Amino acid sequence: MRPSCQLALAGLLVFSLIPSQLCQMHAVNETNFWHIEPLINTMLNAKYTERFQDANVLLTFRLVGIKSQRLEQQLSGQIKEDINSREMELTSGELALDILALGACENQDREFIRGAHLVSKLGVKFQAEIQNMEAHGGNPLTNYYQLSLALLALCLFNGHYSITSVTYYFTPENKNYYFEDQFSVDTGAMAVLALTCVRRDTQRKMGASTQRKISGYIASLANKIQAEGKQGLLGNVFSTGEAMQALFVSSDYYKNERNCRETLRTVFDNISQGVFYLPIAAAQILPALMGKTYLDVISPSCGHNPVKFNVSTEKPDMATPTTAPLNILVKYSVRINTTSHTQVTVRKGSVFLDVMKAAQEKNEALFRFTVEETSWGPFVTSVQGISASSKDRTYWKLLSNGQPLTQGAGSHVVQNGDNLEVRWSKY
Ligand code: CBY
Repeated sequence: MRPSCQLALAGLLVFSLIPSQLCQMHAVNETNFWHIEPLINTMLNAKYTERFQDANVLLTFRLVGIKSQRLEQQLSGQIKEDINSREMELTSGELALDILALGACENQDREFIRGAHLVSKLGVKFQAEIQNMEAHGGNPLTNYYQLSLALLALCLFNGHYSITSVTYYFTPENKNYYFEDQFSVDTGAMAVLALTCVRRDTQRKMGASTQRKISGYIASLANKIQAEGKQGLLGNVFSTGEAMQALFVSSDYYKNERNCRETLRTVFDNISQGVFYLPIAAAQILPALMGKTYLDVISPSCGHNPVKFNVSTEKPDMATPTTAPLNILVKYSVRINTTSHTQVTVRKGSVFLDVMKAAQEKNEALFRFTVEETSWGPFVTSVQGISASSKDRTYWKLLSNGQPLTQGAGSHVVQNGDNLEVRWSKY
């Protein structure tokens, strides 16, 4: 072989080895570590009195190899306690996240998973989701994000799932990937991760045609995720982390260095603006920035990290915002079939929820509402006594100036003159 040919071949070899890792390699290193420090501090300094923030944060800490014995012990203890006290009420996705977090990177919590038979219990919950779809027009008990989390955990931890059900229910055309005709990037991303695990599952003897089918689903979902790409984000800023993970394992998107750099720049920008101030938001974006995916929880390199973390345990100097005692005026309406309007005055810097409270005080009959705490903050469960129902796929959608919010009622800051609305909707 001529030397030039050898050179070309060597080049080709290097090229074919590296690209799939490209974005993962360009992700965070010692020099740009400061970009992600706020995320780590957010997670380290949160209070964790609410049980549901625990699992996502513990999973991320272990996966990316941040060592904080104090927090690990606290979170793992809280999760186990929660499982012991309300195992029956846990949804499929909650239990799946608990298993992923407890089982991430070989550690002694795996003994708890075995002892409490968590994986087979998750199998039962997954089956119940499928039975509900069979009985109720294709609607699961929860949603496809959770079903995908459940499938992912079952697949990674050798649980039982029916491959026939998977090929039947996870087709990219399934309506559960959509909320009112809008493809849910978060949901698609989690499904890609789960299906990729299923495709790689060597313990399972799968016919070539099934294998082909699943590969087709993965490719199609990855395309849908890419189609939602805009200005460096995939979907919105909160779905981008998990979407990156999905594309790392399923597509060439991040083999293109420009795509990689664009996403990182946009995400770093948002971090510096404090957009990921909720622990769960920080937990969901960080693994991808460190080049990790949830599929790595069982890999021997899980938790290994070339970057030396210099994790400070001190609380960061939070600049307390000087609350100027300025008032703003906003419009607020509740739309069912007809619309009820009002105008309220709230403090500058108020969030959507404050507006709802002010309206409720003005007119209890029209504007009363209830909320339920979730890891993403308060979720509006009812307005005027009309309750959202996952069974009927109904919910109260939040909008500002006609556009759906990308944050919950407790996070979205309103501006003077905004036209805010809660709208009875179907997804
Ligand atoms: N987690 C889940 O089950 C949630 C899955 C999720 C896809 C989630 C987004 C993604 C994630 N990464 O966690 C999801 N939302 C779902 C499934 C839903 C539906 C819940 C149905 C059900 N019964 O399970 C539903 C009703 C369609 C829904 N989300 C509604 C809303 C709106 C809430 C309004 C209200 N009534 O309070 C809202 C505010 C959209 C709107 N304009 O009305 C909304 N969701 C938002 C903005 C979000 C994002 C939160 C971002 C933030 N910073 O607050 C989200 C990350 C998330 C949570 N929803 Co939903 C999506 C995004 O913007 N990228 C598993 C469990 C174990 O934890």
